[in-house]
Amino acid sequence: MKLSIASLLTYGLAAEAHCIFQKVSVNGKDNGQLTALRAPNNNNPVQDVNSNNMICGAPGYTSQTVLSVAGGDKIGAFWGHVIGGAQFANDADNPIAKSHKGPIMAYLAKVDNAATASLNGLKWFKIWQDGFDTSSRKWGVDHMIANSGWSYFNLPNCIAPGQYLLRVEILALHSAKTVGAAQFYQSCAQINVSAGGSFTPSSTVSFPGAYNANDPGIHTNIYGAKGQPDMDGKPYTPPGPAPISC
Ligand SMILES: *[C@@H]1O[C@H](CO)[C@@H](O)[C@H](O)[C@H]1NC(C)=O
Ligand SMILES: [Cu+2]
Repeated sequence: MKLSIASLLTYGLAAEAHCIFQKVSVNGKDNGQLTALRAPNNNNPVQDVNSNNMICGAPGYTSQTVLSVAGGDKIGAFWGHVIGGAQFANDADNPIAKSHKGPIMAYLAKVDNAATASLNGLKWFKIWQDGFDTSSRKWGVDHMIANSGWSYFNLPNCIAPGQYLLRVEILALHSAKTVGAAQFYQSCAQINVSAGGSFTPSSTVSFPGAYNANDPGIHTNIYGAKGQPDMDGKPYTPPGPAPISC
């Protein structure tokens, strides 16, 4: 088969500087590639906030595994340029291109069976976010790059036992001064909280639905007067609800 220009361009897309959430660690134990994950099979961002791909990324991989966790556990979400991490040796765009500044957020939704649950109609609540630190002028993405692709957060102690989908999202804001040009990267982990508290959220959000293309955390110019992605030192609030506290 002869490769057309169009197919070359299609293959070329894989070289773009995007990323995929593709591994989970629990208290420092790495569970391996795509274990317990629903993840897209390419690294293209979602840009339409009304797309079903906002839930857990474009349909791709679905693991049969559900990870056992407990309230208070330290969770790691691992990001890579492509599945496996680097696309080639010395890949400067692994785990993600440095231009892709923005927050990283984690949400949970209660389900009956994390391995088989439909993604439609889930009620999500936010448990963690790493947005923008005005003093260091670093973004969640900067911290993830500094941690070699890992984002770390603790499951709240109060979470009620049972099965959940854990949605972890990067919102890359490098082009976000144009409406519809922000880039969303998310996958979902399938978890079973064996011990925790009795928290049930008093308010939840839907995906799609939680975000609007015009939200100030999504349609924003992150570049300051010197052209740096530093908000000119002004605060930035990620979209969606505030993380729960308990
Ligand atoms: C979830 O954890 C509970 C409590 O440890 C256990 O009884 C149950 O079998 C687990 N379910 C799955 C799917 O792992
Ligand atoms: Cu990108």
